[in-house]
Amino acid sequence: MATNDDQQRIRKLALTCPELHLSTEADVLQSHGQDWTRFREPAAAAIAFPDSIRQVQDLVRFAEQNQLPLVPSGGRTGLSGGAVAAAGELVVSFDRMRHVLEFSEIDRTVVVEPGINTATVQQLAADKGLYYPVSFAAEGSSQVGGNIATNAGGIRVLRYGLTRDRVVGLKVVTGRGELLDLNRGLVKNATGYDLRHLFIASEGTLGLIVEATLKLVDPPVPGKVLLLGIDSMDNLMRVFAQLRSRLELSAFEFLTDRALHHVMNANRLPAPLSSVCPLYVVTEFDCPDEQTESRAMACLEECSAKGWLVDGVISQNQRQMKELWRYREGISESISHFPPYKNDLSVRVSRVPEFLRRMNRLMNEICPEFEVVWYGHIGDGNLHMNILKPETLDLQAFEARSHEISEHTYALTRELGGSISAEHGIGLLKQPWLDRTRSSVEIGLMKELKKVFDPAGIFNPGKLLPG
Ligand code: S2G
Ligand code: ZN
Repeated sequence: MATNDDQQRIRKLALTCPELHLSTEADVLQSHGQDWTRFREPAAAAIAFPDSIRQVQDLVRFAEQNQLPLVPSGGRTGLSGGAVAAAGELVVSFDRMRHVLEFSEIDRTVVVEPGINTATVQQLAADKGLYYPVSFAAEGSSQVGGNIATNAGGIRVLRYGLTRDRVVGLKVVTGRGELLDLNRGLVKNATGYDLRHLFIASEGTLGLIVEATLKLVDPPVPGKVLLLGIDSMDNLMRVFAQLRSRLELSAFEFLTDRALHHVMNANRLPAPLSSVCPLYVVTEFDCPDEQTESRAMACLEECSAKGWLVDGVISQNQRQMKELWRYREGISESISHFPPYKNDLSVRVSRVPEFLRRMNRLMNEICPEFEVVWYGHIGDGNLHMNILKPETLDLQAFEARSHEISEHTYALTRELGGSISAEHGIGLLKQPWLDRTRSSVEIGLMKELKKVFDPAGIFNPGKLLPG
């Protein structure tokens, strides 16, 4: 709840920067004070809606002089509480800064404001005969500014990399209200530290992203989707290696039988295969001609003959491609009502089978009472672990129990040289465990960097970095 002091500063801000459209309406405070996480109650003092870089600079200068903590907020689809204002902060929403500023055919770049939807950028690229390959289930709601702040991944990382690989220019407002115009869309620029990469994945703790220049790529060739049923992680990795050596894969996603159960249940989908398997794969590959399709079928027959593959289906048209993707893309939404306690883990791809085998053994030992749903991006070594809250447990008790489990999860992740957050970021929810995946020296240096860019400590306090 905002204190009197917070409210006084908000009133002063409203007088100093009236064009910010400050809102303290209860429904706006509720909607814009949180993201997709449900483990913290939003408690923002107010929501600001700047619509220009200068307004953001004025707001930051005011915040620095008045010690007003700021929480940047984009599409509010975050999964680690990075955009949650739980302690009377001022939320800076970029909903009004959502325009396309420039498209360059020869540079193959588009300059956008941070509040533009990810899907809108995808559509703009398609309209120009190009492709913006950052793609995930929340793309219709997420904003590019937030995607950059968390270095969003999605299902096409296997071929196109992460959001970081799309950003060729970035304008950022620092904690002193200065405007940095970083790299300006240049392909080559060897002039010292590439500061844009510090702000990408900084989760709004070093500066506010107020403009981005994004690199577009060639449109994909016609593709096909396979949905495969497989009986072990070792075999799944063998199929991955085979398909990747013979085909141009653009995605290779996995899900367990429990994930399939929930997505079928929630969407009343028919079983995709006649066989019931412990593991499933949804993978997409370039298939410009019949020879390629024959090569894919031959590869699947070989995998089946070797006992690596139980069953499979290939899309025959665009509609079926979308239908097969639904079994993967619909999982997150299908379990969100529980709600799930999420861990977004990554290990090197070579360690995925051992990691999942040991995690399953660990879960059976320490929390057999919980249902754990797994899915994710095998090609990136990124596994999404979702512990579903049982009805018998209230949210606080469930979170506390999940934290106990996380201690074991992170110990194993660390043992295998992995990361406790592959693409969702650290935010508020994972902040207590940052030292499981980053050394004390690294964390110390990150804190020094925070002092350089945000000397008054106004940007997203309590997020990412421990106090
Ligand atoms: C995914 C989306 C959010 C979730 O589906 O790849 O990153 O449910 C996730 O973990
Ligand atoms: Zn993911």
